[in-house]
Amino acid sequence: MTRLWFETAYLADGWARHVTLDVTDGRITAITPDTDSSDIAERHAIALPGLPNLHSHAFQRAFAGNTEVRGPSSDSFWTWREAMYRAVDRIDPSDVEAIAAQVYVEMLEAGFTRVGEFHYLHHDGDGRPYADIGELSHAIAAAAGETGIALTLLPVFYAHGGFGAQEPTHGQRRFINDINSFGRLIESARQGLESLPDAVLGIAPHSLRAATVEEIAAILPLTDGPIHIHVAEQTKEVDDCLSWSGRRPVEYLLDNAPVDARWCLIHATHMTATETLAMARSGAVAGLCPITEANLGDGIFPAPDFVAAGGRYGVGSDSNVLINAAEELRLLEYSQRLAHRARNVLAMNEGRSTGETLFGSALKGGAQALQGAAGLAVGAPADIVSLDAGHPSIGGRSGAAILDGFIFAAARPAIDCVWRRGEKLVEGGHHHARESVAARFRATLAKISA
Ligand code: NGQ
Ligand code: ZN
Repeated sequence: MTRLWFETAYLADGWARHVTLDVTDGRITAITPDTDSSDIAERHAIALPGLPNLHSHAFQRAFAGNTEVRGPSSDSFWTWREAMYRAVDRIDPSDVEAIAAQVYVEMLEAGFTRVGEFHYLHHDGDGRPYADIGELSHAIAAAAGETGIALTLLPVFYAHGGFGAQEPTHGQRRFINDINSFGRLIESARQGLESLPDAVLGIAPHSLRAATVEEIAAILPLTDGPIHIHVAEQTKEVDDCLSWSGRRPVEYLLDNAPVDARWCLIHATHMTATETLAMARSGAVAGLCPITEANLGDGIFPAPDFVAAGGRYGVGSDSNVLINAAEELRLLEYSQRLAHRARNVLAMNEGRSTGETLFGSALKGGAQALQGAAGLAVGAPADIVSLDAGHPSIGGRSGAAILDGFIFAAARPAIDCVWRRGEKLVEGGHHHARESVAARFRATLAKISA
């Protein structure tokens, strides 16, 4: 058994002081507030639960910051997507593992302890399946195992290039499966996760552009894990869906698929008031990715109406252009402030802290969307983040004000240690494998850009 002591801790049922946490086989087995620390070696100031990161495309970290130069015509999500397709051309399985390991080290250092990997790079550079069709899923699992992050793997079903089962383009050749090959992929992915602690297998029809509702119905029985899908991220997607079906993407999805609490709708940026209400009532989580949505020029999620209707949300780092949990939450709130010319929008009720509301909501929504327990509670994995009490925006605060300082006022990183299953992976803000993982990542970038 390992024993940790914290001056203050944000537990599943609220803030407590002088907390002893007992950890056995990676799980929290006892939580005792108001304890004496004198015979406990591991003493820290502030404990938060690790946050789930509900949406990542790890490979996109390989070109983070490389699509910020203006092109010949006006740049958009769609020109970015072409650049992304070119960037995947030369990535092989060992590169996927090296890039994902870098991403997962950065996530752990940022306070994310579980990742939902929306994994759609499946085949070789010619679009042919590897000898084991799940080879690249195994590379993702290996990177999670090496770095210690908990993984909810979401193998992506991707069959078409646009609404109405359009032919996929050349740039999409590494993503494509039919229902049969996807069944084999899921089986291989399942085997690849067997030895990974706390791993969860879900499924992800990429979008209504890439999967028909008939195909979605056919693949759903392949797992009982979470179901994720991109929807209504760009206005062009809404326009194309309208001209193809007469309905908007979220409307179409809710009418034609069994969307419930097992689902996570990624982005769902462009919704009418009716769609927003219907999505909130479905119980599905909104997978919001504020940094990427800003980077790609997507638009602003109708968060106040959605949350007022009981909607749940979590956050994801999506394109991994920048990996920072606090900044995802900050930008989620700031985009609302800019849109509504108001303050403390997502706190929703008088007297509530915005930071604590954002953090608590993303914790719950992320746990639901990834089917991985989160929060400091008996029985949950000991996935814990400690903050640096010497940080000028953290020290001297208590309770919710700690989260307001962490999210809104801390420029330099405020995270000290991160434990996964009770094992200390990050200390003094550094993951124990940071240097070796970064060296391999740099070598990979040099190779694929040569
Ligand atoms: C993706 N990414 O699958 O990586 C998408 C772009 C698409 C984001 N939407 C591709 N952020 O949606 O077709
Ligand atoms: Zn995405």
